[in-house]
Amino acid sequence: MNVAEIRKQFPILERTVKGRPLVYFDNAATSQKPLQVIEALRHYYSHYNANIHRGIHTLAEEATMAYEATRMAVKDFIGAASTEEIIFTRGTTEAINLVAYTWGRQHISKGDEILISEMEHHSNIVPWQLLCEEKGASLKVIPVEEDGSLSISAFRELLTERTKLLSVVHVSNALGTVNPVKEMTDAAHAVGAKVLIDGAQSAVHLDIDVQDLDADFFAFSGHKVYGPTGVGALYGKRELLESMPVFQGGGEMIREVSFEKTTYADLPYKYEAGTPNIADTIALKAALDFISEIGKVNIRTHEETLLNYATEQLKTLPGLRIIGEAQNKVSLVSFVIEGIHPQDLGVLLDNMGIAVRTGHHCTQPLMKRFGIPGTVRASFALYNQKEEIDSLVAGLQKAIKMLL
Ligand code: C6P
Repeated sequence: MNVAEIRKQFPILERTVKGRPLVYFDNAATSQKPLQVIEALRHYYSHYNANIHRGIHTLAEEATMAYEATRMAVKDFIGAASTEEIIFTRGTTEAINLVAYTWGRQHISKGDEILISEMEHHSNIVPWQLLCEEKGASLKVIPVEEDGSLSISAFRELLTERTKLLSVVHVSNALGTVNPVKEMTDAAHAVGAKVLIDGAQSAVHLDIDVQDLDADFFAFSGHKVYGPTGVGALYGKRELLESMPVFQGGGEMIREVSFEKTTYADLPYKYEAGTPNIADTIALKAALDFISEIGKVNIRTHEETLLNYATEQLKTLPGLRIIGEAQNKVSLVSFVIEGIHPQDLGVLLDNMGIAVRTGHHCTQPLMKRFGIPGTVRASFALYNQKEEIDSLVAGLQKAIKMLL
């Protein structure tokens, strides 16, 4: 993989911040976009902007075809059996809420349990909390070990015939931990529970095969896979999606409407009310094509090199503690430096042109578990280079001298 060539496809990487070359290490929040994604957006708006699934004119047909081509690309990207199992959403958050409001309202009742983990993003906590409050169900939480891995023994104890749903993150956004979701799915199915996998952080790094994982639901966001913001997808097994009640009501999701009774469209349109985010959905295909042209194996190999190098280099800094050192990790490092608030480090690094994320990363219960207010998180993508990690380490050395 030629990183120098790849970098040329990301125009934003040429800019400077505070007079210094940009070092972008906030990829877990959102990745930068390659030219082919930017070009797909420009091309759509300059050549065939039209509403989809309604018009018979040429522009509407072209837009509909491009939109549906993305559905096919998403199906292939995550190994789904059919495009009918791919629902476009605004992103992971909306995908999880969709399941909570439809499947959840239909299947969860008083006394039932929903099992999540201590490392969940707020998007995979709050929708279930709301559902539990409404239904009188309870939320159970799988604890996280000191190294940032999930306690699998606790998971097995918490899993009972009362468990109706396991909703678990594939890759932690705050720790980088890769969870053994296939094994967990098998165990959950054995007690009759359904499984939702939050793939917001895994889709860009790991090969995803929802059929092999046997996931009932899988959610991810376009903007973390080099695609645009405002679009993502929910995968659901066909028989589940068919039997679930509708989500939002409106145009597109109906078969026939009368004041007496409305019937609904077939999958996947049943869950896609209103005019969708056409442009960004179309451009998402360009992002998925970009990933498959380079190859996830190549991306992963490069990112692993960066992760190992960063871990090794950061550990040389005095007072630095890495939060999350599970054996199976993706390319992000979360850390704290004794005596310095993560926010202060973030501001100083920004002054050096280095973009990291600081804070609780929308995982407040996890931060509480580690007894910290937050971390500094450097997350790496395929266009990052070792020299940028050197800049981060040098920047931190400077910050330590200034702040301690
Ligand atoms: N994490 C981060 O900086 P949305 O916002 O819907 O695209 O994704 C939500 C979400 C759900 N699950 C996980 C594991 C996530 O990491 C995220 C988004 C970003 O870590 C923004 S808080």
